[in-house]
Amino acid sequence: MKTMIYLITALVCIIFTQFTACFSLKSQMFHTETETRLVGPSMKTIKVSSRIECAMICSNDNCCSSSYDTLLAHCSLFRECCPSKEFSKESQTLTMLTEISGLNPAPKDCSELPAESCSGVYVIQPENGPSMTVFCEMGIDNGGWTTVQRRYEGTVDFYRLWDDYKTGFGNIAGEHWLGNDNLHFILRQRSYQVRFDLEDFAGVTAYAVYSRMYVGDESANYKLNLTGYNGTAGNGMLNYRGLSGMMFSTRDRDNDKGTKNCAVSRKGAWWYRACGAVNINGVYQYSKENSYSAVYWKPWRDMSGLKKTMMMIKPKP
Ligand SMILES: [Ca+2]
Repeated sequence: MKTMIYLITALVCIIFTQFTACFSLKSQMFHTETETRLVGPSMKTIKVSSRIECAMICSNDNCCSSSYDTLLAHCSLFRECCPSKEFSKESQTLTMLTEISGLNPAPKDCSELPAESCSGVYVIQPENGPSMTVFCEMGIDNGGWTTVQRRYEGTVDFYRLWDDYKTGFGNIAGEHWLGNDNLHFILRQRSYQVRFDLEDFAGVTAYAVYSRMYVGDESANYKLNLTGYNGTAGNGMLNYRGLSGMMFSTRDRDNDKGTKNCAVSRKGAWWYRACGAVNINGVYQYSKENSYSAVYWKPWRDMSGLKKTMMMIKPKP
């Protein structure tokens, strides 16, 4: 994708024979995100005909990121390299990625990115594992977090089969599940902590960190090992008898301790026991009504639907 943008950009340069623009673009890589808009104070907003043109102007100006509104043909230029983003159907953002283009070998997880990197999509390659595209969260809790799960708008269906959870699904730049195989490949490298970030429909946030998390491979049904709670959301994963030691279950693979399949009754997929206090892969609902199949974290907001959830991992300090 990045190569594509570079080629298109180069082509645009040749057509317009803007040597200075081409010259500075040669060393530039851009990260593109569709359906997002940058928020905050922009340096200026001008009318241009494409996001590429918008990025070209950005690379010539004292600018680090740009956002293009396809409906209004507005190009907004930002001095900030990591401005805040929000969902917007008509907008696309292009962020300069000069700092990661030279990373070789690829980072083993997001904690190996340079500290000044922005949150976004990166390619990592765990030791003895395949390379994979992940979302790196660089703004929360000192950054360096590799995202396992992210939900915030309900556009991606999470009531899926074993193979979907095995390989991962959704849009890495948006709502997604990283994939249980990928999760295992990352976690087996060293000792990891896991962090859950939650937000309710009133915009209130809470978090839970577990100091150690491990997930086995597929032959172990991705069995979970978890210890060491700290946070504000309550110990949802280890309350009561807890979910440590549980295997992963999906609606077509019942590995839980209940007589029925929790993945079916909770309409999700998780390390269910019978069934447990956490269901962040449940059905996204646009209200905070209580429901057995809602996206919930019981000790914090009972079984009422949450607006945003995020699950991410980082090596232990
Ligand atoms: Ca069962």
